[in-house]
Amino acid sequence: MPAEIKPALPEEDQLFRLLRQLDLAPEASQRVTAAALGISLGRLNAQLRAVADAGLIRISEREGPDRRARFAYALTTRGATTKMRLTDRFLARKLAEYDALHAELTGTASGLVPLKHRTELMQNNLAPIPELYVSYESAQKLKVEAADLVSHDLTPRQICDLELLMNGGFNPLKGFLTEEDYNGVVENMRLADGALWPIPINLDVSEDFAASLEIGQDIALRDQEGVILATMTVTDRWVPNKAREAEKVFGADDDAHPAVNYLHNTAGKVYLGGPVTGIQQPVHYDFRARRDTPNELRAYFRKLGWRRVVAFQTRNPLHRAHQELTFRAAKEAQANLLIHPIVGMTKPGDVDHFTRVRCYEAVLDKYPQSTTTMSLLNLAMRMAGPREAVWHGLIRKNHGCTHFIVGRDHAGPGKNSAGEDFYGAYDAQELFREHEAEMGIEMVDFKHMVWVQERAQYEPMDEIEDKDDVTILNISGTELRRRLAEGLEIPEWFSFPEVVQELRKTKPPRSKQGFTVFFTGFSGSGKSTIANALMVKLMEMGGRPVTLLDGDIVRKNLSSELGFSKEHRDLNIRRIGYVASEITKNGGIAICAPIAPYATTRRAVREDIEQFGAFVEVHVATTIEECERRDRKGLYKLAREGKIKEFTGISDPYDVPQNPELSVETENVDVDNCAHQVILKLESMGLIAGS
Ligand code: PPS
Repeated sequence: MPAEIKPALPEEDQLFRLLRQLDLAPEASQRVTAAALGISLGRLNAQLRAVADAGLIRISEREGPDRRARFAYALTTRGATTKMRLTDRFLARKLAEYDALHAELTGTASGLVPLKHRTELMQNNLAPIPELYVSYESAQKLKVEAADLVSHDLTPRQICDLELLMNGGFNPLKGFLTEEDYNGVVENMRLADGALWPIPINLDVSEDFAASLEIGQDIALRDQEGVILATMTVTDRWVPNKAREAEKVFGADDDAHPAVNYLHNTAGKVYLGGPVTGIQQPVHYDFRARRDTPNELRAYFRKLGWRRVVAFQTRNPLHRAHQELTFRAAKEAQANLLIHPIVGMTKPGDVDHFTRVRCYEAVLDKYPQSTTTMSLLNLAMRMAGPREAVWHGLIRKNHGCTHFIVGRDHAGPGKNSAGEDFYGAYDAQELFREHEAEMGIEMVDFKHMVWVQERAQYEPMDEIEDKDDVTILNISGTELRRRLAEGLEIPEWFSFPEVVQELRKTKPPRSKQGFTVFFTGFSGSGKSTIANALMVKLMEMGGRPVTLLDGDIVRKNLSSELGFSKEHRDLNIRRIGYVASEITKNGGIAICAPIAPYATTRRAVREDIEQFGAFVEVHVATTIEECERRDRKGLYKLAREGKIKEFTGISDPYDVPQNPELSVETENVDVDNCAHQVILKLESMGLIAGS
């Protein structure tokens, strides 16, 4: 690792010269090598040891009387890549010097780097990358033939994955992973052929669908409207060990991780693998001009002569600090800048991509003209921290970039169920650095930029020497969300007025947003009664429309055909969640009052709703004994007699909410008081303005 060899080789140039010399004359004696480099034998020896320890060269012994000629040196793959990278830097520096001289002498910059001076790394964004699409004519034919094949309807995540498989964004993958590739990726981030690939890309399906297929069969892959995007030959079918996948890929089998939650509760039980034949790209109607395939971006860079391009990955709006850091990254890497935001799937609760893209467009004007461009990436993120950073790097390399910015806690998923971070803040940078040479894309590490009030400028935190004498300001993501939610001021030093305006449009203060109050508890616990009282109180306050989705009412209207099996209860709750999310999205208040006995389903509903507004879970904590004692509808009696099957609390489970926003006791407390407790909670969350 470069860090290890620093003491012996303080200068990059020296390392470059040594590697080049060993590459040019691997058989030469140490004496000759030292002479060529103009250094003493002792110094050369120290350097050789350091470089060998860093895994950049291999030393082998050979026969001969001369002690100094007894060893031969060969660059390892890592050494060769490092040399290439340093050659690039060296050349770029020389060319910049030449440019400056040229400009001084002639008053004009020299422009392009002559072709013969481009090294492989500089050219890695020039050649087209293989895609999985067939020609237009073949696609037309294949589309007709594929209509007769068994179809799989792709999930939103699978559509994102398929798009990047087909357009070369996931090169070298040629389809969904086979079992052997999957095992290699999970265990040690490598495909069966040894290529580096950190994230499993699987076609997960139901057990029934998997069982209906034969190995070797072709299937059609359709988008959600039924359009055939590709065909796949199923070569592999297996039941994965998801707990193992969670541990190895995401670092913990903990449902608090969004991808682990997805793995266990959304993804199908069986994986299918096999090569994909691309017929057409998924259709996007939004921001079409801003979406580019890897080859389109490569062609664009070629056209503009951008040989060094640093990519900035983001799933958040850009503020001034980001602009400053991307600027610095571009300068440091002597590269043009690609702002490459994710518009596929990000972390639940993120600002929607429509708003973000409008924000990015506003910021783009603030960069010097023709240094920077923006393109949208339809990637489904996994929030896998270190592995995700490596994955992001490989994807950006495929998109023609030579450098990639990796920040603190890159693609972090937040806290685990014990309230701790899933990954160390710099784990992502470390893993990236470990594989950087092999990946062929260089990391530019993210500087933590802060505003220095006295100098009225952003500076990297670790470079401020007079920390005690200046005022350092910063606004965290959480603080920004709070200010937006409460309609508070967002200072000009923090963001651009255009960005703040966009964010305010989509995120009005909480007291004007829609939200959902979700009561859960046993039958007869008092959910409906409290929900009704709450509804009336909210209607009395006015301002937003209120809808009550009571358990019984929903079962009469929305879910009249459903019973009380686990599947039916889940379907019932997901329907309630869907309607509540629509109400919340459109600025209304939804009050739901089903039993909702299962924690995973309640969590899924929470995720659906939190994209649009607050989800306030209220556990009506009346004990089963008290509910049975009350037995308002006489159902408990029937349940005890076995006349009603699968009755919650009697013959069917109820997962007590672990972290509800509020838990209300109803024994010896009147309804008005219970409803008032909810009102106070809503006030404290800023959802209704205090009286
Ligand atoms: S669930 O589990 O959330 O889908 O249930 P929900 O839609 O809230 O429906 C619960 C009401 O249906 C009546 N009922 C039963 N409840 C639980 N278990 C069984 N087997 C059952 N069969 C009928 C009961 O009256 C519930 O009404 P509430 O309002 O909760 O008392």
